[in-house]
Amino acid sequence: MTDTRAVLGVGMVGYAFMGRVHSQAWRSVGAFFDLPAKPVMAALSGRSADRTAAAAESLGWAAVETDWKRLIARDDVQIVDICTPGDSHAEIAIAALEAGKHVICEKPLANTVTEAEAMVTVAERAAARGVRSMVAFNYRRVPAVALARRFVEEGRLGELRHVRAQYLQDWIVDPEFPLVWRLQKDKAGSGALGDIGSHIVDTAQYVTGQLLTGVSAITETFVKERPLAEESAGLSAGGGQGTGAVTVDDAALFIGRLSGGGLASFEATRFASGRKNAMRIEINGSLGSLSFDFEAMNELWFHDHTLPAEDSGFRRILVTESGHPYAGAWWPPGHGLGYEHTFTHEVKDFVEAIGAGTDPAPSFADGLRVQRVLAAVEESAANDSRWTPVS
Ligand code: SOE
Repeated sequence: MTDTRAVLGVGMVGYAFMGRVHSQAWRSVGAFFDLPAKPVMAALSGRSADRTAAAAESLGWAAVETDWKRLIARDDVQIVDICTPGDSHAEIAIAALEAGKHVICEKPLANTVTEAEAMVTVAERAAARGVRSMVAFNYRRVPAVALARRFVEEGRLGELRHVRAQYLQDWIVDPEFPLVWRLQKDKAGSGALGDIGSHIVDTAQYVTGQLLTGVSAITETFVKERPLAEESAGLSAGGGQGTGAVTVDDAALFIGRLSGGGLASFEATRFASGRKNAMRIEINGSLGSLSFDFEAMNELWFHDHTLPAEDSGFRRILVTESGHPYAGAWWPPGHGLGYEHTFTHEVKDFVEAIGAGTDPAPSFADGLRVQRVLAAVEESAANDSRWTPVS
């Protein structure tokens, strides 16, 4: 049967971890979801011709560019997928939107509020011309997290009193781990705060439907010098290994107040030895509580506080039923999904929004809201943890 749907050519910039998982999403989305248009993996852009060609071959991209400006100019590219470090998000997204290309951009939206504001201005102008944009906070597309949002919207938690969010990793506990770009402020904007703290800020604001209005924070860099990473070792004097300064936070802890009056606490660290990707959130309300841990991502724990104490307590919901968000597209109940499925859900929603002529969420404006919280956290931490309003 001929496929008469419009084709949406995708051009992706970057092919490291995010590029690989976004490639998996573009490869799989058409096989599991009925889409209004047919996404095609048209071109991959990277700086090294050889390595980008090899990545395109293994990841399934039809063509290669070594300059993202040429990728954006291609007639067979209608969507630009930005999977680069944060220091290039604004430049690439603004150019792509102004060229009339839909844009999905990895998180955090940018490295500064100023950049994020510029991206929002251009995105809103582009939306008026039917050009769509989205920031890739993928954890919103974990079925259990989307179900948590549904429970809050249905009022099953009542008045929200507490949000307790953590994002715990341990990949740089070893002081010999090299100075990769995520540990350099000029590339990443910040450390654990922007890379994984941005996820729990967005998840908290998404699930509660509320915004953080002010924060008090503390940050720390535990290991201040690290061996230069391979790609930069050659640049050091004499080409030797050498070391470089870590210019970002290793851990950020902050408390905040929600626009609905509730209290929130956040912990983002790369030094939680033994925790690999523990993105966790617990919400306590007057009628009930929810608890989620990404390391058990198919489970949502719910406590119904309206039940008699003898009958109540947290019960586990296995979020794999066809009536659960996204789950029905995949396997029978109990078979479970993984990290990569959240990206497939993300691009599915993005393509559906493009087809429907609506603005996908999270929008660049949602990304800016997160950026403002990150900036307030950094300002508070730099000023004796003083209370700092989120502008
Ligand atoms: C950090 O190591 C990281 O790759 C983040 O950048 C991703 O956003 C997160 O999903 C997994 O951990």
